[in-house]
Amino acid sequence: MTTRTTTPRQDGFRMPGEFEPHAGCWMLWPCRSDNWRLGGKPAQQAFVEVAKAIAAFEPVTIGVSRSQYQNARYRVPDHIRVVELSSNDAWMRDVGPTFVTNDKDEIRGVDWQFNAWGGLKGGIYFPWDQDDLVAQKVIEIEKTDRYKAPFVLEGGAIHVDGQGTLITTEECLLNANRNPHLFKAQIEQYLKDYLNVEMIIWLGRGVYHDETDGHVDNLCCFIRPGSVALTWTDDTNDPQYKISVDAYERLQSATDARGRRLKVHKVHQPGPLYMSETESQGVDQIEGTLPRRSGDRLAASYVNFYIANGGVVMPFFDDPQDEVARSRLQALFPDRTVVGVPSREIVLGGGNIHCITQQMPKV
Ligand code: KQY
Repeated sequence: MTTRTTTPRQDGFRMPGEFEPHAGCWMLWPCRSDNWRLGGKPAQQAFVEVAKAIAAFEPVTIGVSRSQYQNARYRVPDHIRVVELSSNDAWMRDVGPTFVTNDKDEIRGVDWQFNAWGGLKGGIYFPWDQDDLVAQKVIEIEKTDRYKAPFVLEGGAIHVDGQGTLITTEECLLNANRNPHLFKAQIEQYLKDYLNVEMIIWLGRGVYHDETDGHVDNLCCFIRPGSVALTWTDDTNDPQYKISVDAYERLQSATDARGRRLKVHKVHQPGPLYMSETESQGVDQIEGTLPRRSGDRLAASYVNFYIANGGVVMPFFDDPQDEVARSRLQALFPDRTVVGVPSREIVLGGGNIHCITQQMPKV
């Protein structure tokens, strides 16, 4: 594996949109008992269901820490590849590489700095040393060259249209717990250099009570160039309401890198949903790890879906809005099959299907 000293932009590489063809999908295996209840067993089952749903559309690989290898290999169907790969938790979107491609059918991986969503200033757990090595290991296994980005970024903090436009949130990328030494203009320049984008659309805050400091992948995403889905509520008393209205207004007034106005599609949120006493009691309480408290509002959103080759795998919450949201997404993705997978066990850990997956583009 060669680590390049140039940037993807200098070398003519760009991050494709998630809706472009994939070679496959990478995931990790959940097992830490201070994040997942009951030693991670219900979450493991949910991750297996997500992997099976995605594997119906494209190859899936799951990275598993040494002590869980046999358990994972037993629980995961044979057609899904399982490889030993240490991590501190299971959020491949955030700790994995962001792949970039060029027009000569070449692919390389960008390895961001990772600090567990805020390091010692509000991060979710300590240490995160194994998470920080995941991107490099995936790049090595996939036999691509690597760019080592000189700043903190999680994959869930960005979405791109593959045509020069990126959306993100101020709450996350301008947070002092990510890159306190960088001004907004410097962060924009790094995004342009490492993802080869021209236009950055800044939204304000992410989903209410999202522990990532407002990752955009739980709030809003590209369906295709020129078209985005935004999590929504009509309940003016819900704290999410103002956040979604603000995002809607910013998106409506934005133009993308090609000068288009965006079409904004609202997708009504589930719930609101909260962590139960039983669920909270199932999680080990460890000093230094974000506590999981009974009554905590869950950052549940249908926008946290994964776009696969010919399919979309979306979260279901056993909520009356599930089928409404699925029909809505099916109408927005007429050429793909939209599949719902029960994901309450994943949102209890602080994220959802998009957060636990990372696509590798096809070249
Ligand atoms: O939003 C994401 N991409 C990840 C969520 C991580 C939650 C950590 N507990």
